[in-house]
Amino acid sequence: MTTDYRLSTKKMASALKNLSEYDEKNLASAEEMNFSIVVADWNSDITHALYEGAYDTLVKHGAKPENIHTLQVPGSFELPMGARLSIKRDKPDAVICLGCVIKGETSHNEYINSAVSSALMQLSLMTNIPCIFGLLTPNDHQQAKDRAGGKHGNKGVEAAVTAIRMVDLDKEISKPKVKIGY
Ligand code: DLZ
Repeated sequence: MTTDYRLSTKKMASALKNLSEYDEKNLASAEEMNFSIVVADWNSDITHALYEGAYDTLVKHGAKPENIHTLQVPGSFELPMGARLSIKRDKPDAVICLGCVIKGETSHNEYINSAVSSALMQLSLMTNIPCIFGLLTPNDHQQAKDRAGGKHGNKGVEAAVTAIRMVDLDKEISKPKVKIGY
């Protein structure tokens, strides 16, 4: 099936609404896809809710439970290394990385967030395996709850949808072009 995402008019994110709305009918089937979910244990009330959102979304779109591999890491700073280990072990088509770094009194959050985002980008480009940035970077615990199954949806759902779309995109552009005529 060729999925034409250009026709989708719904945006995945917008300031005042549920951030996790997406066009379910237009999303490719994940039946033949293989995923890893790497989840940080810091702020586990939040990250485990993100995990559930991601896992349930993959299954809802056809992923087989045996093709969803889970790896827990201590904190968000360990997400890139967890993703790398999981790529080596599980050979996924995409890795969903989930964490939550709540802003504190010092600037530790900035160091973790920027290290994780650039490491995940590098890992994606080096390996050709999309490593999805499912890291919440809230100012406080309430903002985190709002995005982990609260009024702004669940970032884990968004991360899973992004993973499915990226794997599908790779499949689509890797298909041999059909030649018409000579
Ligand atoms: C140390 C630390 C702090 C203060 N806060 C968080 C946080 O809000 N979210 C999170 O995921 N991890 C936190 N960590 C732990 C670091 O991510 C990391 O596990 C440690 O610095 C060890 O490398």
